[in-house]
Amino acid sequence: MVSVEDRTMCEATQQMLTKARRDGVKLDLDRGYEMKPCPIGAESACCKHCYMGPCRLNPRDPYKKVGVCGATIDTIMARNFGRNVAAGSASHNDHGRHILELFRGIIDGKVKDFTIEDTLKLERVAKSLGIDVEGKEVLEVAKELCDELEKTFSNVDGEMPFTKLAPEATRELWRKDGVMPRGAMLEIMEMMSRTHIGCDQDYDNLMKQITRTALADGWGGSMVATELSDIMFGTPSPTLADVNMGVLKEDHVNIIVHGHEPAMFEGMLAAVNDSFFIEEAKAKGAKGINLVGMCCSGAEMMSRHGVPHAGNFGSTEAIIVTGAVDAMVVDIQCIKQGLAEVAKCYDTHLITTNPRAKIEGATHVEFDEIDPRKCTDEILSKAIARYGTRSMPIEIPKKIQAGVHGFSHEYIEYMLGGTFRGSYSPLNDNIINGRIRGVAGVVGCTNPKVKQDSVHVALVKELIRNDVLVLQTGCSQIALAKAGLLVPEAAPLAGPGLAEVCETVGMPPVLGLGSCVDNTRILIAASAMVKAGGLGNSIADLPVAGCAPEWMSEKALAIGHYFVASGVYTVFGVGFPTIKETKFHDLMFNGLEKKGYGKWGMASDPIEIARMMIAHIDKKRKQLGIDK
Ligand code: WCC
Ligand code: FE2
Repeated sequence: MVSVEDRTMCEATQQMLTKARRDGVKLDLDRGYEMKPCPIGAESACCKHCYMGPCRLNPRDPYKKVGVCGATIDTIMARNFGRNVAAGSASHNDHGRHILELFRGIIDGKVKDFTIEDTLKLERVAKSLGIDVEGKEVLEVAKELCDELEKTFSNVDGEMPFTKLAPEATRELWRKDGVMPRGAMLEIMEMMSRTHIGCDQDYDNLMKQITRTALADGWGGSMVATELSDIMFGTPSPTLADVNMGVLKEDHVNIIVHGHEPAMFEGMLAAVNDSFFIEEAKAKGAKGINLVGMCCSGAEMMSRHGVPHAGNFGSTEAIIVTGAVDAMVVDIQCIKQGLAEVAKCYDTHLITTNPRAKIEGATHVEFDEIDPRKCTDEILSKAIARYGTRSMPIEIPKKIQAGVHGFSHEYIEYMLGGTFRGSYSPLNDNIINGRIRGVAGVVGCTNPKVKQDSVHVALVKELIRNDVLVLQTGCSQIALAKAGLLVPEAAPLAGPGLAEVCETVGMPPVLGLGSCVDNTRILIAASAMVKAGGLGNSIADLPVAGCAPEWMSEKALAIGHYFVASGVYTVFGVGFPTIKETKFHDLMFNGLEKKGYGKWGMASDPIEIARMMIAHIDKKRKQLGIDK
């Protein structure tokens, strides 16, 4: 059997994988190693959009054959990719729309347990969309903003509201090419209909709808989720938080919340301090109740409130092996069905809370924003009862790492520009004078096809060593937090220029921005860099690059493509669902850049990825006339 050290570089996860094997419990990390993926599907050379097939083409000789309907390899790959992007964009838009509904519930007075926390941000966002806020009450502004943002989902023509925030040259390109997103529901519907058998069979034309569907994610549902979550729950600013499995406490009732929508987690945070439950827990012999996060809602709670974070996607099954998890509470997205089996083996409550995501074998306790305590109280009772009857031996890895999280785009502006001249100009100045070579977004999942966290960590280290400032979100941010890079003390690992900036400002060389929907903070930061001047007219002019080195989800493909469509060179690791020697691949990896967009890149070795990103940053510096 392959060694645990080859499966993950996270020592806590290694320890739990070893224990799981000893206990005879199979985890995703081993299932992933044993799975032999279909080589035809891996390169997107099969089509199952109708029942004349499924048709399988030969990835080694892609133009030799066509599907029964005559579909070429380019049509097949474009349709497959389009449906991936539609699913990813749908996930984020569904999330964003539910956040909008919660916001409307607060405005209407139906939701009483949540509030508008950041009224300054409410005003700022409303103004950025052209809403006149002068002399208006908070609720009035909120109502107008809510109505405006509803268009993100329901528009059937015009331009999606948040696209206003993009640089004018970038928006002009979208208009000229006919890819400006209208409403997310329309774009996703059109993507699905155009990929039906016998509809759009021109890969270049399909690419336009793919681009529009992806833009409807980044400048649509994801951005609505980020901005409204900040308005309702508070805009993050740097917060010290502990990360890794050592945040579990043997003598406490441990509850993990793992998922994506922050509302339920916020509800849990409010309920967990109720003295009634604390006394209940004590009556069962516990010292207290320990609430921690995982995955993206965990990243949001860590950024906003300093709630400890127990690990990323690759560790969600492994942590149950500790035996110390009294309840794992989940909502939507990236929740492995395998959790149910592992939870059963370790007598942990796996509790689903969202009507859109139930799991066979899990207990369903539905969360309702109008009456959050009904759900949270039941979860607390279940977890406390389980603590009282713990029978398993407990083994908690003693791994814990403090880091600074919560760098919202607003805070980056304030941190670099100071209170009075808050702007991105100082960042641009440091890029122009060469102290900072460029900016990279390193984001995305972990994937059991590769050693968990290893590509993230090696890539980020290489980037900062070369004076590239790294912005992070999602599971990647947690990987680097565990590796100890999200602290100002990591500055010496950076090249001399970046280290100097970090030491002057007192910031880490790696900035954690939050969850996957918070990738939109990177879009807004990039737009602000363009507007601050000196680095060109569009996002495509900036010396920036992005990467998801261990990606696995369709959401990652949607995110990758909205970055490409916004002008960013985006490199994916692990593999990519296209065949190299095809026209569609060439369009994605070369052609889009020639049209003024960013482009895709692919490599699996972290040093190679860093080299590609840095070469692109240097190319952009040269075009801007700021190379040394
Ligand atoms: Ni976003 Fe990837 Fe994590 Fe899920 S939470 S695993 S999509 S990076
Ligand atoms: Fe996520």
